[in-house]
Amino acid sequence: MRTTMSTTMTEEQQGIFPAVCPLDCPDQCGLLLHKEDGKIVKIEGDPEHPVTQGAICNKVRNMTARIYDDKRLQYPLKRVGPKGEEASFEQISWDEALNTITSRWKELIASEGPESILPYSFYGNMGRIGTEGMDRRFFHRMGASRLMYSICESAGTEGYKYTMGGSYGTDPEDTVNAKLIIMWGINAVSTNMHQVMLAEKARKNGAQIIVIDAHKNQTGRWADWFIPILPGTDAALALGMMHILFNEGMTDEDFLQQYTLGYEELREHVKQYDPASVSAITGVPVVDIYRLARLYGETSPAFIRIGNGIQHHDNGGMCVRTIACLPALTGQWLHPGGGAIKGNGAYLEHNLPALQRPDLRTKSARLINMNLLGSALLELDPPIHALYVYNSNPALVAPHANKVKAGLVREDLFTVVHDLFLTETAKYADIVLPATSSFENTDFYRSYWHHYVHLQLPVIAPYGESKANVDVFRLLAAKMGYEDEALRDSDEDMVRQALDHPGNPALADISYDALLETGFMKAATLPLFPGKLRTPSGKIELYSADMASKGFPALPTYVPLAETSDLPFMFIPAPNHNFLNSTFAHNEKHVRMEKMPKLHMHNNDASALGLASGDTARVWNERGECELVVMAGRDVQRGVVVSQGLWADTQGGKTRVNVLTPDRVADMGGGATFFSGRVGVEKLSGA
Ligand SMILES: Nc1nc2c(c(=O)[nH]1)N[C@H]1C(S)=C(S)[C@@H](COP(=O)(O)OP(=O)(O)OC[C@H]3O[C@@H](n4cnc5c(=O)[nH]c(N)nc54)[C@H](O)[C@@H]3O)O[C@H]1N2
Ligand SMILES: Nc1nc2c(c(=O)[nH]1)N[C@H]1C(S)=C(S)[C@@H](COP(=O)(O)OP(=O)(O)OC[C@H]3O[C@@H](n4cnc5c(=O)[nH]c(N)nc54)[C@H](O)[C@@H]3O)O[C@H]1N2
Ligand code: SF4
Ligand SMILES: [Mo]
Repeated sequence: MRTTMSTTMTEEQQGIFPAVCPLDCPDQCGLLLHKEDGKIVKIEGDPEHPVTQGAICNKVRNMTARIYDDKRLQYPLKRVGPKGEEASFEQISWDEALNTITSRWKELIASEGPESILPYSFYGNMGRIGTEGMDRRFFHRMGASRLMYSICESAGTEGYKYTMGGSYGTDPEDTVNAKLIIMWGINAVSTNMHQVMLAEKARKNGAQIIVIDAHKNQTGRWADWFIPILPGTDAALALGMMHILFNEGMTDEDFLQQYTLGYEELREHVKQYDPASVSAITGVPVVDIYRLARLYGETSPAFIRIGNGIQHHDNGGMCVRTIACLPALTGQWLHPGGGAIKGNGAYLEHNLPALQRPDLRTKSARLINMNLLGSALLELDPPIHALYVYNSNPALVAPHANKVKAGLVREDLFTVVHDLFLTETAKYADIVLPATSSFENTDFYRSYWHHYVHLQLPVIAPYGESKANVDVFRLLAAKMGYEDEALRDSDEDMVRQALDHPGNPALADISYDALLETGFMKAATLPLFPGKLRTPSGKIELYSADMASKGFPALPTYVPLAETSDLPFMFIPAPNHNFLNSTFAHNEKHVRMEKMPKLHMHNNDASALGLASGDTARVWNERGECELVVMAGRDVQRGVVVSQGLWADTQGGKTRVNVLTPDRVADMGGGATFFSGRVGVEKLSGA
């Protein structure tokens, strides 16, 4: 029997307890944790969750293997010996760890100033008080350098915002009504499985599913129609569709007139994107461009799921900005289930200032783009002298990994890593702190895809001596002598403060107390149309004066990728099915489920290099080299190679793909350009 949530769940030795998946995945599933003898023995989906409906992915079904992994950290550690792969560590007490950290920080603040300290974090656990609560308060109070959180979706989010005013899209629950679904640059079977389940329902009611991707992976294979496209050219395809929609009278003129700005300018502008020119850019045949545009123009509701794949490119922001214009042309926003989702985070926006307390910062500080961590550690002046990493594993996930490594290995850099495992980054730390898992913490969660807010209360006791992020920052604050009330707030206080947000009426009914009753709640649905968007004009901005003022073309435009190398292959190192970024890369069970790091390439490219499936290839460029097992076939076009997963160096091999990725920043949001790099490939050894 499922038990309702309570603050005493940790004391119960058995039962079935409600929970939420903490991982950085749009689905944010409701979970049920089965407990026996005080331990979680089974994780399953919560059938009562309206969106995720009891289905969860295999990686989280197997999450107990991670929570109780022998390698999980239990005690604070200090490094003895060199930084890096050869490092060894000794157990120390929390008191010694905290004293070492704070005495070093106090010295640095006195001699170099607080900006010499850099916090580095991301969303290894999506709980908001742990990722953007007490930590932010603490580093604001300290006056530390600020981190730009740009590694994931920032280019696309900024691009989408120019068109739509913020991360507002279709309610995914409505997408069962769609008659045409376009998965655009998203490997949804792996990365958004419940959007796939909803699309399956729509398909039973006659919907057609199109996937546009540079790689025919399992999502492409599931499609009714897979459209392969050359990487970085999607904006041109969208503009070619607009060209045909205007030319063939398939636009919704009433919608354009009432709800958009600049449609006459756009009509003129897209004349240059004729199907023949677009075909030459994208590699999509002219007949397919016509077929796609006509299907889109004739079908309602038509829904586009805009993935993160297209925005991890030099031109990613503009690409998303452009695709986001499509639904307006045929008025899809008025048809339930039509429209688009890039992200839906804005509907659930909580009270950021109340949670993060930027007012605790008394002096402004430099902002450091997390995609440039290597440069920040090696080149900034005045230098960074201390790094505090939590909720992230930059040695594996950040671009240009060899540069990051050169920064991390600096003898004069004082590094602290707080994590559940001795990650690649932790091996460079002076002090390593053990972190609790989300099921040991109190926090609230809000999806960036569906419209639900969840509360998590601790279900199991902390593992060993591990501590939650929030607790560590409270302790650090006390040792630093920071006496502010805000640095002593309880978990519950912080959840309450964050959810009390008069600025977002959609959260009006959602509070800590209400969530305690129900576990999860849907934000109120406030229709976008009719209404006023948060763009400068209040309308969908097909023409954006704001963009023009920032030096971008005001109208959606195809901007080719930067020409930075003449190596023969575009390299797309995407996520895999059984890891979540680098999470699970340290857990044997998940590594076994994923088997090995592969390199997908076209048959003809492989044979020209004397490579066959199963051979090991050396993949290289000016930044580094990697060894991957070749999978030759027809899943990618010639001139493109694709790998999946952020592997640690498995089986002693060189399998960290980020040694190859560029640390150029995208056109918008300081975004990452993981997929815009080029590589050479050569045979290393036979199968
Ligand atoms: N199983 C699993 N799920 C995850 C994650 C994970 O690591 N594993 N990570 C989570 C996170 S943090 C995120 S941000 C999301 C990311 O998940 P998605 O939004 O699916 O984005 P990616 O997987 O990065 O890329 C999606 C697809 O874009 C394709 N692609 C690359 N370049 C281009 C291009 O120029 N044009 C087109 N049309 N396609 C292109 C790739 O081949 C890939 O299939 O997934 C989340 N969910
Ligand atoms: N080549 C390539 N690189 C990529 C991507 C790609 O597609 N290709 N995707 C990029 C994207 S979209 C993203 S979002 C980033 C993700 O980058 P990260 O957010 O760094 O993702 P994870 O690898 O999941 O790392 C999270 C770390 O947080 C730890 N952790 C989990 N819970 C807690 C906690 O409660 N407290 C503390 N202190 N630690 C915790 C985990 O153990 C793990 O080591 O990677 C990026 N890197
Ligand atoms: S990783 Fe995604 S699909 Fe898997 S359980 Fe978590 S939220 Fe659900
Ligand atoms: Mo991400």
